[in-house]
Amino acid sequence: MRDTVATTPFDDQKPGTSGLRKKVARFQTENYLENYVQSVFDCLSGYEGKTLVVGGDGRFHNREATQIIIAMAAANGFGRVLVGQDGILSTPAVSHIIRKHGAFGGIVLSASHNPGGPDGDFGIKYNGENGGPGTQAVMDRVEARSREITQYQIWRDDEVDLSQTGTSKLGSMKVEIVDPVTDYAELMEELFDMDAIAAMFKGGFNFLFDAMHAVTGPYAKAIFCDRLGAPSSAVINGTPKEDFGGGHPDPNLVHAKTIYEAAMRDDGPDLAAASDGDGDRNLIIGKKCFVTPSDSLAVIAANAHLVPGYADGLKGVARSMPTSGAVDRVAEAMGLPMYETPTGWKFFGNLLDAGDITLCGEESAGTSSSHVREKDGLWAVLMWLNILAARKVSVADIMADHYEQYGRNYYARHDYEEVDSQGANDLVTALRASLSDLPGRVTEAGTIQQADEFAYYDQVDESYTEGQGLRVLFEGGSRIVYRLSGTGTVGSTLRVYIERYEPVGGDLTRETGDAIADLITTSRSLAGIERHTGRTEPNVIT
Ligand code: VG1
Ligand code: CO
Repeated sequence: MRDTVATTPFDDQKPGTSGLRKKVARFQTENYLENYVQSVFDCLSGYEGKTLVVGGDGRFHNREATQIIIAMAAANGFGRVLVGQDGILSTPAVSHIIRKHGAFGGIVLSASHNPGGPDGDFGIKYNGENGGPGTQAVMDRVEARSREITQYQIWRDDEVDLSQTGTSKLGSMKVEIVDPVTDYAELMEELFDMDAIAAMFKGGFNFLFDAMHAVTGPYAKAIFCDRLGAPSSAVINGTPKEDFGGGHPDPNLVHAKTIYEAAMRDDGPDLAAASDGDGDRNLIIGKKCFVTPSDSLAVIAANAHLVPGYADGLKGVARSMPTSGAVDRVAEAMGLPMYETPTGWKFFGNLLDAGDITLCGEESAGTSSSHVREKDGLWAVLMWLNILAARKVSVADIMADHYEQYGRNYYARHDYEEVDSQGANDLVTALRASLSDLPGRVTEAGTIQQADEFAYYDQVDESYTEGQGLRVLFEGGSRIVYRLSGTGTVGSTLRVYIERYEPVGGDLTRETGDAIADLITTSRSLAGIERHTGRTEPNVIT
């Protein structure tokens, strides 16, 4: 039976770079999730009778939230929901299922790499019919709507059994519970030379994947072990847990330390990889060779033609502004258009839809292509495996070759997490005010050439996005970028992105920390990080 429930608005439902993210307790507030979901539905038109895809990364509150969304979809007039079994679907799988089944859109329940459990974070994202994050225009409308909502519609009847695949009905809406892996695995089968990868595994290639107790466990077991023949020990932490086993499902050198340490051993894996909470990020580590996400994007661009799905070449590439310029060098050498976008996947979506690019990525370990409209962790790992199977050399050899051909972008991101928001905002305000005084200033890291604030004009939808990061460029091509995170849930997170380009012929084998030491010092003094935040060191370096 359809029920209309009176409600009052919340004032904190502003979607950030990647949907709405809050503490679980906030999402458990009466009507909190319902208000947001109804706000989304209220801002869409023409979905009556159409399909909505629903799934999440399995974190605490996933099941309850899935039931609520199904019941609200039924009451609001959707024709069908496609739901992952047990409420599980990775972000790239949702994107693919929307596209493959011609759905109206989808809802992903995840706070990505943020910790889970009753005291952790929860999140919700809306994706449109192209399979990508809701456009800025839609998300702005949703936020406005969330401030004036007075009622929502929900179906009050039996709950749906999420544990069995199959079809049932809720009111007049069809409910289809689908295996979360099948469609996605078929897509990977189309893109990659699975036989070559399987042969490489059979020949003794040692592969290790850390699913971090998050959503990729079932996908990784099905693809790497069942299809490609890797031993079951190749996938660790492969069972999704509501609290991710107490860890942060963030595939970086801090939180995926186990595989990093394994890869640094003589008898360690030839390729170690990990993905995040919702399966859209990737970490790539070769034997004794960590690959920065920015370098990974560049290597994938340079070698994509070796992979069947990209044998015809790339239309163009894109990177987010803070991502290093490594891929720019490849694009230049290959004569490919290169686009620089603000942080977040929705900007890539427009370029992909317009057919301007085939490949895109971010320094935050997100890489993907035109096969979906989200970043895709397992896809990136398969790209590397396919490239390694085709080139038959080690990751370290691939990197050394790459640097010799294109030069090297030494790169690191320093995160100052959970700092006082007032201090972080003051830092940005002060730095912004000083931008015009910076050119010509001599620092420990050299002379500043240019300083500005990044803004982006999207040629596809003609939108203009401002305030996307403060950039300080040095003579010689080094760069420091400052940005406040849009995905944290406690205080503010200041991200400082540091980069030095070493051209071909220069010293390409330095330790990153040494190569950028002067820039690190300058990054702190230039912005007065200690003065504004009380911090002398970042707490995460990636
Ligand atoms: C971070 C990353 C950004 C990424 C976003 C969503 O955003 O820096 O590159 O697109 O997370 O990733 P921010 O605003 O905190 O820097 V995920 O894996 O949450 O979907
Ligand atoms: Co993610």
